[in-house]
Amino acid sequence: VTSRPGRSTPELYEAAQGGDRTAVARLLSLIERGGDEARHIGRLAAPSAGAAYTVGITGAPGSGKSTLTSALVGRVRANGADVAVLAIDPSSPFTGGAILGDRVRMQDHATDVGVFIRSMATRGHLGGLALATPEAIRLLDALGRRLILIETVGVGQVEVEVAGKADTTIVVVNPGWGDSVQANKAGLMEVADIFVVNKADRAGADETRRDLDQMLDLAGPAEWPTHESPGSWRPPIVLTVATDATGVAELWTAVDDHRRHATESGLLERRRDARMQEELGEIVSRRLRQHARLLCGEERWRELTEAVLERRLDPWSAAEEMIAPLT
Ligand SMILES: Nc1nc2c(ncn2[C@@H]2O[C@H](COP(=O)(O)OP(=O)(O)O)[C@@H](O)[C@H]2O)c(=O)[nH]1
Ligand SMILES: [Mg+2]
Repeated sequence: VTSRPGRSTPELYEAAQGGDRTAVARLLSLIERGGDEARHIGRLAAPSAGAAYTVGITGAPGSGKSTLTSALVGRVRANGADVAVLAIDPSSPFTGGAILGDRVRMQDHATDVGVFIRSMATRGHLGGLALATPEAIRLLDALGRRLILIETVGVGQVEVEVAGKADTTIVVVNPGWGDSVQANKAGLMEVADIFVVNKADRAGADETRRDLDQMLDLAGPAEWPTHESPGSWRPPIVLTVATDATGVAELWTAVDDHRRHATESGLLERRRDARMQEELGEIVSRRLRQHARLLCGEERWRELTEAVLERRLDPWSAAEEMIAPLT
């Protein structure tokens, strides 16, 4: 397939609707970059979006997320359904190799037209990640993908926030002393709808399961991610060996169960509403800031920022002047 870089956004979108995978990849690159083009794509996609179900897979680097995602893709394809995979990689120079690794692991599915796989690098702009991820999901959703798996690294506040925004979130830990404690510290406990102890072929898997179980007990229903409907969903703990797909059928059953629970209890709708509200708020404040900066003038904006940094001016007064032209 040859790419035609000259195509306009609407042309790309139309081609993508017709199944042109190069066009989809191109649109996702534009979303990654942000700005006017990304907004344009968002406007094109929004009316047709809303039917996709999203499953997040998160955990520490090396915990086996990509291997597990690949195994889940195999499971879903065995049932005959299409699936898209977004691997969100906050690509620092140190994780650059991870994308290559993911490609290798996903190679089983490389020639399957029922599978669309894309790595999204954010080049250190974590703020961009928060906006680009829902936009990328919306695009795939609008293009007819009914199931989207999202692999995100579960370290750092922004990543965990992004990770917790799927309809069902799977948190992956490994056997070993302290791994569940680490997950807890990272804030992953609060976003887990399902826990996976992957690499269960290694020693200590049962201990880790017990650790997690105890932590869930200690936290109690009020702190489970579905606390809006207390007691009705306790995150299950599934042991897997992703490299040979052991436990993956059981994991998929847990996803199905959670999906049913979320749909029937109204949790799914509440989560989606909350996400949409948050995204809208984020878009509005970004747009307002851009607009204010434009009206205030780049030079004055920088002067005011500097004055705050040097403590010659308090941030409230600076902000007041920055947004004055808007009001
Ligand atoms: N022994 C064992 N190794 C695994 C298992 N799952 C993944 N791995 C290996 O762990 C390494 C990291 O896996 P990867 O999927 O790239 O982790 P990610 O960084 O979380 O996406 C790879 O070498 C995998 O082959 C498992 O269940 N058992
Ligand atoms: Mg990975």
